Amino acid sequence: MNGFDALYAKAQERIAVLSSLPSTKEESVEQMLEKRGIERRDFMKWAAAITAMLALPSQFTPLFAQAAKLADRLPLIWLHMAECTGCSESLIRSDAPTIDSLIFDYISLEYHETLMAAAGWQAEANLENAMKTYAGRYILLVEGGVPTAMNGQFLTLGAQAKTGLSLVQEAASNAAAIFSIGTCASFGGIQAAAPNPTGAKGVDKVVKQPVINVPGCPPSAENIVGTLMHFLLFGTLPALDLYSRPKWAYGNRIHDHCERRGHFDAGEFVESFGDDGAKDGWCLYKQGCKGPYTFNNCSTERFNQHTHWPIGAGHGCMGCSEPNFWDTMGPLEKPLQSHLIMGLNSTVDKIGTTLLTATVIGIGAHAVASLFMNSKEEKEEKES
Ligand code: FSX
Ligand code: SF4
Ligand code: F3S
Repeated sequence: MNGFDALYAKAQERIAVLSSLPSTKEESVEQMLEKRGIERRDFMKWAAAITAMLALPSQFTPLFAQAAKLADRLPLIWLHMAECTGCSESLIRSDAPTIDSLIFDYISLEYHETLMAAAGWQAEANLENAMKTYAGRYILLVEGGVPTAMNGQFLTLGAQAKTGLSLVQEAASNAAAIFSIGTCASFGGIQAAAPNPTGAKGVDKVVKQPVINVPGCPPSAENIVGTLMHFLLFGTLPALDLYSRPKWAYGNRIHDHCERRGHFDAGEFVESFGDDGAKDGWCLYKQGCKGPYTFNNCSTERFNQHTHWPIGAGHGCMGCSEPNFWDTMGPLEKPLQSHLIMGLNSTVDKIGTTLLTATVIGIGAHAVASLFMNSKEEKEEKES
């Protein structure tokens, strides 16, 4: 059996298992989408887009459609730690509900502090009930960094004043899979920035179980839903990079597929926000864009129903899906003065003169040279 056949068989088996579980919804996905004016054709297009995004052959499209129809068999518990709730907002905010957000609704969401109707003791009872009823079967999604200083006392929840730290550890112990949603849950995020008074950490630093990181401040709805869909269909973890990020989403640099890359290669840089280069969509490297050091798929998937993203809006990438970006990628609107590239701690000026380093970060020689000219005029003079 080749790799394709084995994966296909695994997905079919998984669908059979999910189908044998009782439904938790009164209506089917088709009925739910139809009520909201979404046609079957759009649903199939969505399944095709998920398949392509996960870098799988198109034969998997009908399987993803089937899996989405069984999404209510996947119990999900979403915990909030120290964060801004932007990750939830990224998923649910849009002028009209997207198929992504509708499928997320359709999943058996057992506990989510910002979305559920229950409050107070009833909410706590729901959580305890879900952890007991679905032990070993639920997916745990955590949003936010976990404060660990003073034994976790910087974050306490509910009438029992449990610490966030103990709650995450308790919920992780019986989860089928754990996803850290956002940079805070993945790496600590802004509350872990120096001097990190609360001792905030990523979830994988406080639990023993394996964790998939879906970073970004916030991550796109596509990266959240794609990670869930992958688990729904295969029941296993996707291929991960060194920081436990799914490779299908975080395998390439922002810089590799950036729409301004042609200007970078041509040495055409925005010299100050609002100048002619900015109006013409030139490269934002000199305005502090960290796209060359950042692994994420924003340049191809974008946000807000694939319409826009930070660089498209005219600001450089801040490196928000990288560990400790608040400490390592600043100042946000200036190029890095020093960056560790393959063990070489190079200053920007050295990058301009070191072919090796330039090759490592993929900067063309003429683009590098142009980085060190002070103005467009100077550049034109040199070219002439
Ligand atoms: Fe962190 Fe999520 Fe940034 Fe906010 O809550 S990743 S601060 S966008 O939203 O955790
Ligand atoms: Fe795009 Fe930034 Fe790379 Fe320029 S430096 S091409 S703006 S990612
Ligand atoms: Fe973040 Fe950069 Fe994407 S700032 S949202 S990784 S473009």
